[in-house]
Amino acid sequence: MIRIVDKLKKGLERSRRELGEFFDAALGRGILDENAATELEEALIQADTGPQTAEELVEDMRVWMKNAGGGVIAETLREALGLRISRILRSAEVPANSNQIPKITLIVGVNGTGKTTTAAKLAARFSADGEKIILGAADTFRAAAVEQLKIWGERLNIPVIAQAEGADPAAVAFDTVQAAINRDCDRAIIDTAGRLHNKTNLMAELEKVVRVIKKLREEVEILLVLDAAVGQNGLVQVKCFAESLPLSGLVVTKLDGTAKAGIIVRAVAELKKPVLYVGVGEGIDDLIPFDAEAFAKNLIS
Ligand SMILES: Nc1nc2c(ncn2[C@@H]2O[C@H](COP(=O)(O)OP(=O)(O)OP(=O)(O)O)[C@@H](O)[C@H]2O)c(=O)[nH]1
Ligand SMILES: [Mg+2]
Repeated sequence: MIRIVDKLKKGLERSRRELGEFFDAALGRGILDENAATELEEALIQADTGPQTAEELVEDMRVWMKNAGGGVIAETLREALGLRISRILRSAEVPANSNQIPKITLIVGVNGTGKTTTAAKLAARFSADGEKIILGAADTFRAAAVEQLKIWGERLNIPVIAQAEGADPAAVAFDTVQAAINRDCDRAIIDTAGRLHNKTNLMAELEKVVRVIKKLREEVEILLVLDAAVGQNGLVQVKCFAESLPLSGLVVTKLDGTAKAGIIVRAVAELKKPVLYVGVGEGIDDLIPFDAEAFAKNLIS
């Protein structure tokens, strides 16, 4: 089995290349100066951290250079940058652990980001920890969506609550929570249909799902699944989710592909929500609890 750190490393390959090349070139020069600051800014933007975060980080670098009398050693910069990035990643508050039983997790996001897969990965993970889990197929848009979750449920030996195609997703969510209560489950994980941010009726539908769940259980963990490969456009799409729903945190998927992992830094900085998990593959084990330090270290080393 591949170790978690190696999986993360592999996922971050492309972003690391941009910043890694910068540091490798800079290390050869020894002392970094103003030109290097401009190059670093470019490398950070290339890695998808976004112009604003790149500028902030480079401003810091300029201050360090000034304090150091004009130049700074690349290794020192690498370390300082790692600390700054992990500080940004930790800046969004992680919700307190809830005592509510069953815990309710609602998975939301735009089309094709990896919601259903993430629901299954989470179910597998908590089930392996000894929790009794139930899945809810509240993506009622397509029969295939219900089928996809049911297949995961069968593989994992986890029950899936579903209704017919076209059913009210809020009703499925309600049934799922009710079943979780009746069957003494520790957790219910509810999948929803992908939707675009500009469809107000679909955003209202999600708000209704949350309202209906709250009739049975007050606390709902809402996870927004973000596809890292979509990069900055993906971020624009999810801003509305953050405005309409009390999001608990983000799951950033497909970091194993050609994604530029700097998007995570940008997502946290802009959405002000913590990343809770990252997806690094299509397999059931390819979901890693997010560790800001490990991520920041990997991104720039
Ligand atoms: N490489 C990779 N593929 C992933 C990851 N997560 C999900 N996928 C793949 O992405 C595709 C879409 O995943 P789904 O889970 O069906 O996405 P979804 O958000 O439920 O899609 P809709 O319900 O259609 O909106 C599938 O082929 C998954 O196997 C990941 O972390 N890495
Ligand atoms: Mg789905």
